[in-house]
Amino acid sequence: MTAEYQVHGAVAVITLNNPPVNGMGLETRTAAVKGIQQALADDAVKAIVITGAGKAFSGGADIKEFNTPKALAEPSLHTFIATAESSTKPVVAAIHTVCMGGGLELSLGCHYRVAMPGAQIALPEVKLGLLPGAGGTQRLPRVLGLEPALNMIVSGNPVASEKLPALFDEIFAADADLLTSAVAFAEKIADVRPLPKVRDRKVDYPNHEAFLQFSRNTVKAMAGPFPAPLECVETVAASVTMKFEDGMKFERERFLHLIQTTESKALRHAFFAERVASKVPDVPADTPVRPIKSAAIIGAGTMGGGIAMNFLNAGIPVKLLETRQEALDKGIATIRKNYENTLKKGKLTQEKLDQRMGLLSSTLAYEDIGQADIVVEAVFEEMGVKEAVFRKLDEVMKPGAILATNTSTLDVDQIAAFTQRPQDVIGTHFFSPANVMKLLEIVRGKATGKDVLATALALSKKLKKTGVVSGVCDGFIGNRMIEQYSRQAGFLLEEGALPEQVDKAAEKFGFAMGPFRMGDLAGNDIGWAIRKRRYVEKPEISYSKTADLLCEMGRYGQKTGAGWYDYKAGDRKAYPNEDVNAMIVKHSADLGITRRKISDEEIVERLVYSLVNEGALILEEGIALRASDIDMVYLTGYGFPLYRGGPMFYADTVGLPNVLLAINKYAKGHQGGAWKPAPLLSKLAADGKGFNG
Ligand code: T1G
Repeated sequence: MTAEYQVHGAVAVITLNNPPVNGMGLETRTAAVKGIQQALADDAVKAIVITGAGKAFSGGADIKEFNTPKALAEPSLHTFIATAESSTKPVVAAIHTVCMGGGLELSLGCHYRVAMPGAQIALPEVKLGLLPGAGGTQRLPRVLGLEPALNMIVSGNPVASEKLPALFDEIFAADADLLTSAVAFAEKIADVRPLPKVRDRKVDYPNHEAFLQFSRNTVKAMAGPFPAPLECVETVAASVTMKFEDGMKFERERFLHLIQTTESKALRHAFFAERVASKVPDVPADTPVRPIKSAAIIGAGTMGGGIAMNFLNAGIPVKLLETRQEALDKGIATIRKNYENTLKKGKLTQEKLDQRMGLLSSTLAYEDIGQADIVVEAVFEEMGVKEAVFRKLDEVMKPGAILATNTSTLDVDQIAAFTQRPQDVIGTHFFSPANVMKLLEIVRGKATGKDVLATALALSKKLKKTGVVSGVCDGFIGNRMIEQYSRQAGFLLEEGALPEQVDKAAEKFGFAMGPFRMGDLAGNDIGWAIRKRRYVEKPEISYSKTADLLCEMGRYGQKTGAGWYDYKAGDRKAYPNEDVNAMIVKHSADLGITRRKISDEEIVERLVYSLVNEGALILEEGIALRASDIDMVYLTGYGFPLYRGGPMFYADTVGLPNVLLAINKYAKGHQGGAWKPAPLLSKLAADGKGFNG
């Protein structure tokens, strides 16, 4: 949590040391400023080098400090940078691996910058709903020029150091030793005066107003609900239109505005939520994982094929098993077609396509897959079928192979019990389309081994998925919550809304797709099958019959060309259908309900708070480890708007007492039995707390 100080000959070296990425927290800033002051006071020191220990120069300001007093406590990041820039002895930033955000801004305040090739250079603040708030918007344009700087700041994407020669006074050879080379460089320039300061440069861009106006229009179009991208444009513009100090003031003012926005808090919440999701309290981070060098997939249907692609994309060979040759052929052809579509879009090279397809083999015989390190079954969602598969897998798979089920609702403990090795069984619930959706629900059975869970978490990273651990319950985290959301959607139809109004309200809130368009996409018959099971297993749970009536009309959704809406070939647009709306209105009459006008606000509250309330129960029962895991499930698997941070985060921003008030109101309405407040929600509301602490 500090910075180390050493003197090499006539050069003082200050090494930032705040693992894991040298986030510049208060302790680190304090130690580094002390180091500069120590170097200035030492006559034997002619120059100063600042570098970073471990795997980064610096990943930027310490995001964990934001919205706490430490973030602005002196020496602030501004003070640290000003101390370097105003130093009477040259300060050299020696950069390697990662130099981002405040780390890059620190280097821009130094008189010189030297780097190893391959270092990731970025001002990624926009991805956190912020802008570079320590001079980056004013200094980077002065070094790179207006356009390249604006592109880096608005995109937030990293650029390799060797691609930014204008930023560095020297880029060393890949086999050079950074410290030795940086000290030698510092000795070389130790007596050069005046000290070069980025702030003294001018941004030269003829007709900059036209370029900036074009940038404003472009960014406004793509930023959606996020305010930060446009603020980035306006503050970078100040590097041309204002004097340096005025530009810095303007940047500060806009930064302090953004850091208070809900959008930024939501993005920062999601940043940490994604990372903390892979932490399981009773599974130490150093738990040994089993090597996954090959995979077998049972079932070459939509899910099986998509799952197979994830492994192929990660360079893991896959053996695809089916019961019939034509199913196998169809599955393989679909995988190839998917890759060819990606190739046509220019997002895949022919070489990569061939390499991936080269890793794919297939078989009709279970005996052929016994040596795979992991097998994922993606067969029909029926316990009898799962039982047959797992009994067979138990026979043929080598000891230590991981047996994973892609079930979306069935009991993983029951499936594990079909084998003699329940400790090797785990749920890996992929979301359709499995090769696209980032979410992977990792379902931990009672008997699942800790190393198996650790392996699945590591594998999710390798497959570029967001792995979220769930306990065993009906629907795990995502589907269990979406069930309550769907119930409310159905009840709203009975009370007076129509599909189009509900979907529009949900999409205005920010959902990628409202419940009825989502049903038409996923297939209304899937929900129908689940409800039929529920009517038997849990008769006490009521549902609107409208979705069943719709299926009885044969309207399963896009796959039948008609569902809640009509669809035209080649047109993704959903067209309201009179017969469906008539069925809904008639159904209200059959129930003796006088339809009423329902506000969009009520629609959104009932859809979102039904998720929140069920999420609170899931938390209470320990099915989810933390509220932010539930948020990750909804942000990466269910199209919940990122700028609202996920259902639990959103409830915190609304205030849990307000959520509880609304729930108690709906509990008095039609089908009010669905609104039993979760005890955890009531308790947190009473204690004035939130789900996310
Ligand atoms: N502050 C605090 N913690 C950070 C951090 C940061 N800036 N960056 C990463 N971490 C933690 C992360 O939570 C995780 O913690 C661990 O480090 C490893 O991260 C004023 C306002 C640097 C490319 O936005 O992009 O400067 O889980 O798993 O894959 O203008 O982390 O181990 O407990 O991602 O090797 C701007 C964000 C800050 C960079 C490394 N900087 N970080 O990737 O490891 S705002 C950023 C990243 C700022 C100034 C503004 C990546 C990385 P844990 P990781 P990685």
